[in-house]
Amino acid sequence: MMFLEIITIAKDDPVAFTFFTGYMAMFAASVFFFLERTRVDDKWKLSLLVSGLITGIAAVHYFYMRDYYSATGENPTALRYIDWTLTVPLMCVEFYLLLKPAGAKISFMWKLIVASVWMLVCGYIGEAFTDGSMGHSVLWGTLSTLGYIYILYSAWFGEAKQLAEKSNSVAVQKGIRALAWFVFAGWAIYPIGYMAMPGGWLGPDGAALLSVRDMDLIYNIGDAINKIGFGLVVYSIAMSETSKNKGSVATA
Ligand SMILES: *C/C=C(C)/C=C/C=C(C)/C=C/C1=C(C)CCCC1(C)C
Repeated sequence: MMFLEIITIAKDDPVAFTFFTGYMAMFAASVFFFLERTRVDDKWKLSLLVSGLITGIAAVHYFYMRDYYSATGENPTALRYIDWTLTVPLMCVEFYLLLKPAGAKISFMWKLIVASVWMLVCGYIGEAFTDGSMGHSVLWGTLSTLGYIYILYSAWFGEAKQLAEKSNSVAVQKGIRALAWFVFAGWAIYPIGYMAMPGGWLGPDGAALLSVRDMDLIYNIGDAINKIGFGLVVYSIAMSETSKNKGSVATA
């Protein structure tokens, strides 16, 4: 027992399954993004590196989270938020890298990063320091949502959207639109999970609507969609722009 503790997955525990599958999927996605980097034009290489870093950072955290969950059956809140505080700002960097050719300034990137860190720090306080009361959960959830709304607004109507309109690349325009959908529909999974927690808004009289296990299931599925999917959008923009340029060289 001292040295070799075998991690077991109960056959009726889908959460444990998704922790393991999530780990492997994130890991495989990183290998894919890193290797595919060599096939895109130079100006896209940094974007693909960042995609690989996002899934790579997540893979390491899933490695620890699945053990934590297997050993305790509890929600790995701290690990989850450390992961997000690294990966969500990197997603903001992706927006910046894609929109840089259209004139995005470094301040654009920092505003998104600050909003994302605000969102996550408030969310962490709301989740980790819960006293089970609805007041605490709703207060910090609302503060967190301000950061979320800032990013959402930027992607759909604000700076990101306006920069995308200035871009002369159809692939970038479509890509930003796809990423905006991720921020809207994909990221919304998380506040819904948050509101279903003990003390959350959706619970009857502050009781939990969902168990910790269900919540982790929701977060795990959300992460796979958002991190791998987001990276694949960036990848497809880079690939279509690369082949377009190759085409124009060939016909020139
Ligand atoms: C890869 C991880 C991602 C994309 C995580 C995104 C997380 C959020 C969009 C979390 C948002 C939250 C709110 C908007 C309010 C309640 C607290 C949070 C942190 C769950």
